[in-house]
Amino acid sequence: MMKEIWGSREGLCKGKGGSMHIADVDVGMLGANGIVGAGAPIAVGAALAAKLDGKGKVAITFSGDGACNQGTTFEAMNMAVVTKAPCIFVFENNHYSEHTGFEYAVGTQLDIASRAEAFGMKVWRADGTDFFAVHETMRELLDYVRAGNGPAAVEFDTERFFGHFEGDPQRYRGEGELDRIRETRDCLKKFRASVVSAKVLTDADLDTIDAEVLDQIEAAVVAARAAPRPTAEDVLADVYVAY
Ligand SMILES: Cc1ncc(C[n+]2csc(CCOP(=O)(O)OP(=O)(O)O)c2C)c(N)n1
Ligand SMILES: [Mg+2]
Repeated sequence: MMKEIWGSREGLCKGKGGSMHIADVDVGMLGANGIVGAGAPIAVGAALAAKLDGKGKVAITFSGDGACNQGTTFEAMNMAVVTKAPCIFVFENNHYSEHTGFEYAVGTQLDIASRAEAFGMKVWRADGTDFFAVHETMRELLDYVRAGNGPAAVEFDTERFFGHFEGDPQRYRGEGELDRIRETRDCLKKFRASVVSAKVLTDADLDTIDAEVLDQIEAAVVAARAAPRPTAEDVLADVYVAY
């Protein structure tokens, strides 16, 4: 599945340590980057290449409620519609861009999907904290775009629990907001409740998976701590492409 999809990412888990700088071209992940709003143009380029290739590939770009306001994102949406590029614009509305609430930054309409709609795209809206809603919605979008309908967009309403940076006191949040969303909008809690009640998995199954994942993280931390310190020569590693 991953090999069929090209994607770009505005940022993963930025609240915990910063991961705006990862890429893995082998799995079709063209790179998150430190420039908010740069993902959408990259994905449209990949989508146009995919269209020329004619192998049915689709590009997906993930932008936040902050990135959706960048001119680059608007231009990319326009370009995708004009060229009928097989591109999916995923807008992750987690209600905050650094310390700015989307109530301020997205304007009075408070709806990111309708902007994509205004460019002429079919749009979807779904609960980004519901695993099954996200899965089902993405399947519909992929079917739609793969059928040659041009680009499409989706706004997932979601949350972030952590601040923008390690130690961010999150004073910009409302009274009790964090406790409330941790209780009612935690995608992992919701997933657990839904699969356990449907008897697809047991609490014990999920606890085992959690323990395995924690072990993997622990092993990665131990390996990273034991790794040799970078040298002065490493400063230029992976900075320039060698042709
Ligand atoms: C062009 C540009 N402007 C500003 C920044 C600083 N910056 C880094 S993350 C961020 C907020 C992005 O918010 P959002 O798109 O909502 O993503 P989230 O952090 O919620 O995932 C900003 C302004 C940047 N990296 N690039
Ligand atoms: Mg955000």
